[in-house]
Amino acid sequence: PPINPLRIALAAAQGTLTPEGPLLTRRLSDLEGLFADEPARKRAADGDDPVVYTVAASPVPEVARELPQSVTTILPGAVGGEFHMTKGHQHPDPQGEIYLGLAGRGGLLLHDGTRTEWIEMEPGVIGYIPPGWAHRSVNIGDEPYRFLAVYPGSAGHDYGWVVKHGMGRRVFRDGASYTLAPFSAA
Ligand code: S6P
Ligand code: ZN
Repeated sequence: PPINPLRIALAAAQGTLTPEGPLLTRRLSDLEGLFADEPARKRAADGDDPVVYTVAASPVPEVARELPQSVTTILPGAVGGEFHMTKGHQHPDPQGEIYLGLAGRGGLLLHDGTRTEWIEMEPGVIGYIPPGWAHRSVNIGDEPYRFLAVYPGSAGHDYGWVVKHGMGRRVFRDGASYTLAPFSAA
């Protein structure tokens, strides 16, 4: 059965949801094989193993007909010049998803197996992810990049798709800005 109506407080400056669901933390040791410079990632993971991003979920469950939300915070940084990013995934049951920028500067990289799109994100910007487009988020700034995600509870998460097909581009630091490079295997 559906859950009851909920009032959820979103603290955009802290990245918290109250009441809260599970909190996920991804460190460099969780991101094997995703950055182009795998030796650099491994050195850092074997060292102080920095947090790359956290995902704070709302209490709304990931089940059919519900509409869960989460707040992702990607900390600033780069591995071999490649900006901190999420693992990236495809929704096995293709359904749309929306992101809303809350803090910092980032980008939404989308890939459907053939085409690649890049949406610059900042507070107040909605990034729309159509069904069938794998998506990865990137912090292109020097402060935390944060966004709200709202997605259908039955969409599911396929991380293997991105490992197999890549994301079309990689995002590297370029002076005070960034550059989109062709995708290369790790
Ligand atoms: C869920 C939505 C986000 C991501 C989060 C972490 O559909 O797209 O909440 O899960 O940004 O990224 P990833 O690729 O590690 O799940
Ligand atoms: Zn998603």
